[in-house]
Amino acid sequence: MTSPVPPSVPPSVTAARAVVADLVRQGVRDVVLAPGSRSAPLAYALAEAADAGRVTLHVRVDERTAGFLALGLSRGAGPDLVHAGGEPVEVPRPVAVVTTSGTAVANLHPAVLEAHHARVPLVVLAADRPHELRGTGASQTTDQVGIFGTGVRYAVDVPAPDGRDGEVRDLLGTLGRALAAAQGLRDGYPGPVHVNLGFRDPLHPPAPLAGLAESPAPGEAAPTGGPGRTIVVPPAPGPGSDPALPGDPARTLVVAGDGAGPVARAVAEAQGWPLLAEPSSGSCGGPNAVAAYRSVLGVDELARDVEHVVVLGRPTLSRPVQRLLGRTDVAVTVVAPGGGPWPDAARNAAAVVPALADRWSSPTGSAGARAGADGDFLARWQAASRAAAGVVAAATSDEAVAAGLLTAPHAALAVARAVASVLGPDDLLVVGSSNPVRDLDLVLGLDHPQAGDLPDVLANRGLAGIDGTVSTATGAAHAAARQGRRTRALVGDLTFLHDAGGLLRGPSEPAVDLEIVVVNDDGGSIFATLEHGELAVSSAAGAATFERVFGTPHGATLANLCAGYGVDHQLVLDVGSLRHALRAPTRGVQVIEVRVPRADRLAETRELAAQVAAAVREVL
Ligand SMILES: Cc1ncc(C[n+]2csc(CCOP(=O)(O)OP(=O)(O)O)c2C)c(N)n1
Ligand SMILES: [Mg+2]
Repeated sequence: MTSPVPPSVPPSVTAARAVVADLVRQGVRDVVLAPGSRSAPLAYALAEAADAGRVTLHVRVDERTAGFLALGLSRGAGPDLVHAGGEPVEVPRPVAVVTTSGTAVANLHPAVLEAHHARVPLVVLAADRPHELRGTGASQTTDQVGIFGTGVRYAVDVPAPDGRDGEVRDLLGTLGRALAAAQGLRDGYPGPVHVNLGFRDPLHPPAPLAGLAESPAPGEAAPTGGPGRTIVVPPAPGPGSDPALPGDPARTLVVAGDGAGPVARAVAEAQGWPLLAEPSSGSCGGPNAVAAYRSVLGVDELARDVEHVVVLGRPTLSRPVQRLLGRTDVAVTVVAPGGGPWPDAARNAAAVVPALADRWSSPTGSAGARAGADGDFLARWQAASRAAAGVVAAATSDEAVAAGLLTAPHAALAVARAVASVLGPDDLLVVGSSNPVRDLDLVLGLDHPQAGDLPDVLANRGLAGIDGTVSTATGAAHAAARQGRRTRALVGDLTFLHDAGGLLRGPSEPAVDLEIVVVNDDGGSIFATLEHGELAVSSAAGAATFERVFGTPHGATLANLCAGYGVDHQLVLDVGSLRHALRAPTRGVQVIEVRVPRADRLAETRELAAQVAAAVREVL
């Protein structure tokens, strides 16, 4: 018997460790980190360095705050003495700030501009997706290269490390130039620098996470064979194009991502195709909608029959959907109206079409006639959906959470369900990124037998930031109120705190009615459900690291915070009270805080997924 090969350290982790060690070597004493997933390699490396006393780490949830904290640390530190051969020279001490990708980076801009004009050496280390995922519609991915414009002394985009010989040396060479520029070593003109660091999965050290089955991050299911070149169909000159869809139309799924619109459901129903619809797709519900589809997709006996997927809108919520879209035995048709890049994070699209002709959403059209060919396919998915809905409904029923939200398993899901259940078709629900939108994805529709009864759901899925959500909801509430519609928001605690400033309204400013349900689990629960969650349950030390750089508990008293802004606050402890509060009329901005546990999120998520899969297998 051969002994098992020890898991190797991923290139992302090796590179991040080298970066942190080099920062320390070059005199950086303080690093400010804002939590995120793409920046995980740097978070792990910083936690290691901080534990060893090599650097002082400051974790802040809000990147705008993190940027200014770094600026202040640099200004307050006074100069460093550099021995450059002869007399020691005084140079300003650089401080680094680390963020994840997307709007997180843009939140640093005010501090970068201040540092630019005040000549403060600020080293921005911004994590980014690897090049192959940029411009593909992958979640939290924008053009970060050059984002700070002329506000930085030096900007560099470092490709994701892949283990090439010499890449760490090259990376440190680049970092050395960045630090020299930040400190103004060559030109006496210190200031901010931007080192953009691509990171490719895996993003965590192998131990103690070695036991975890590797699952690709969204959009990173690498196709092995692939469909060859994607066929991009230009819009037809006349009204409505009518592309022939590849794949077997009978074994087609419709994936409706953010902004897909009602056409996705219309096509699915007209063609007899199962529908996997994200909450903000505008096409949720109906007889073909598959409940808890992200767990249902894990049932191989069902998923393997799929030969064709039609994608409308931009799907970003779940890995199982991205894996489906990356399958080389599945033909993917992306329907992408208008200009701009089409979504294909899995780089597997067979065809990109500007629109589907009307006949695809009309049951009487010729395409419709073909559709019923494999009614068995749809029936299997519908049976699976009923089984899945039964499991999720039971797990989040009033009986299951009778003991109160603070203690119940699946408490956050029960909250999302309670919120969804009281809303009708004239209501608007603004939902925050992270778990609230994913929880809603599992429960939306459970208590609405008719698709037409569902509320409108709005989410900032363009870059899936946790920033600005209170303000987005406030703006949406103003606009919806003009149409006589009522608005509620469902957000996580970190999302709420990130934009607490959005609660501020001067006395002469237009008022609005808005109810904000804050699911307060004292931190970011989503990270527990990603690979990093393994760390939390691996050992006491692992749990401490997880809490510090991913979980980020804050202990903030939301009641006092709301009181400070003159905003109504109510703490509810059970689902009945939550429903009651939601049904009462809203006056001004009102916060309903629901406290839920975070510790068991990984186990609960896995268990529910396993229960759904088991129930689905039983009915196949
Ligand atoms: C501006 C911004 N910064 C960082 C992130 C990375 N991020 C994604 S989810 C998350 C935690 C959110 O926590 P919370 O709002 O409490 O929701 P929970 O995960 O607990 O459901 C963070 C920090 C992001 N998406 N956007
Ligand atoms: Mg939270």
